[in-house]
Amino acid sequence: MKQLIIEIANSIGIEIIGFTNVLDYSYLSNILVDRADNGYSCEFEEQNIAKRIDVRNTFPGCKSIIAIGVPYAEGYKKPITDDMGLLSVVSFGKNYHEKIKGILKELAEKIRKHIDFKYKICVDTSPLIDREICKNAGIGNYGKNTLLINEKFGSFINLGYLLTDLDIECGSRKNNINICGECQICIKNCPNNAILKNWGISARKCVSYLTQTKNYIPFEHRKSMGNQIYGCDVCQLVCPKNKINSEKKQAADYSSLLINLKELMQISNKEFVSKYGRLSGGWRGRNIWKRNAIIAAGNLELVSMFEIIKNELNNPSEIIKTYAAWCLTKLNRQKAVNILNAAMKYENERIKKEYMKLAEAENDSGNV
Ligand code: B12
Repeated sequence: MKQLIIEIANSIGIEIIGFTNVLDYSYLSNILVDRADNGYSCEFEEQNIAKRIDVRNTFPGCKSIIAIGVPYAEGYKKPITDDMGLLSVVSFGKNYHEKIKGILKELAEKIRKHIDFKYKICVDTSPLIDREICKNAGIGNYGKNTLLINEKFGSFINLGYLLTDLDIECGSRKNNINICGECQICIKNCPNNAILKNWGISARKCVSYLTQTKNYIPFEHRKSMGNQIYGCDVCQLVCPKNKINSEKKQAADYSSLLINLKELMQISNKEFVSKYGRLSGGWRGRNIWKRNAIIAAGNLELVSMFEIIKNELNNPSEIIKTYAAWCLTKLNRQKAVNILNAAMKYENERIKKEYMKLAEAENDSGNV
């Protein structure tokens, strides 16, 4: 049966496929509990650990899992810019969730022509631990940046799988192997020192997280976000295991990943949805992109955006308002402090406190 499934998969262009019968992931309980206790987890992962550690909580009749990896970012090199925002390459083109779900559905329906079976499609948003399932299926091994790395394609692969009730004999759990050796390039290059020395990540320090969260971003993390509007690619771009990918001929024109910051600041909700809503990074919505654009303008020191950002002090959103205030202090500190001092008397206590913190900051990085 495995051979038949592999042949069907290859016939529809799936290059990375594997199988696993490992349904019980309770062996990860300690890692998940420690991660939460140490403050390394984040709101984008299922908080109920019981739901994460048994595949049958998601699909009760599950007997086997068919996992795939779908390569992206072929030949991609980070564009150099000093006045544009940047989306992570995972957000290039069609939303990868939709793309991979489509591929898995096609695969399942083609298998069904030969064997009747039940299945559930999972891509990213299930409570399950995608990388561990895919590791057990033989798709790849963990790198120190925590990404799953395929031997032939590297880590620029998105993961998805079918939970099925098929009786496929697939072999047992795969142990972790250190494929990185002594290499620490990702750890050293991570813009916000989010990668831990002992296999893991402090998720709420990761720039990808910072660009997505609705939580308050402390001053000291803002600089590391550079000009990122959604996601971050640094730990993958510097990884020697991705050399295979970067040496490939560039498969596409990636210029749509560059974002005009002035335009983003003025975009309406409707325009945002029609222009960016279908990208995988679009799910966070206009306000969070706008907040990131304000941080980017501050980090790039785009003095020409001072007036546009200043207008945002009148934005009804507290989030936008307070980041705009921070940005102004980066663009012209003295002018900004005068404006904030004058604006303070019209604001509520929370915002007033934030403005005062900025006005009193001792140095340009906003540290009090
Ligand atoms: C929450 C989440 C995030 C969080 C936290 C990331 C993280 N590393 O955990 C944030 C927002 C930061 C994030 C960022 C990104 N994410 Co994300 N994310 C997830 C999500 C929803 C859950 C991840 C999770 O459960 N982590 C918690 C634990 C289990 O992971 P862990 O602490 O690293 O522990 C493991 C390893 O450290 C390892 N380990 C432990 N000890 C040891 C010892 C040795 C010797 C070894 C080798 C390994 C090892 O085993 C542990 C258990 O699995 C998954 C989808 C899903 N449902 O699984 C996608 C997922 C992991 N993300 C993905 C992607 C693409 C990204 C980004 C690249 C997006 C971007 N361009 O910005 C970045 C990459 C940042 C990074 N370096 O991780 C892909 C990864 C694909 C791949 N090839 O690995 C996934 C699988 C989504 C998908 N289906 O494609 N993400």
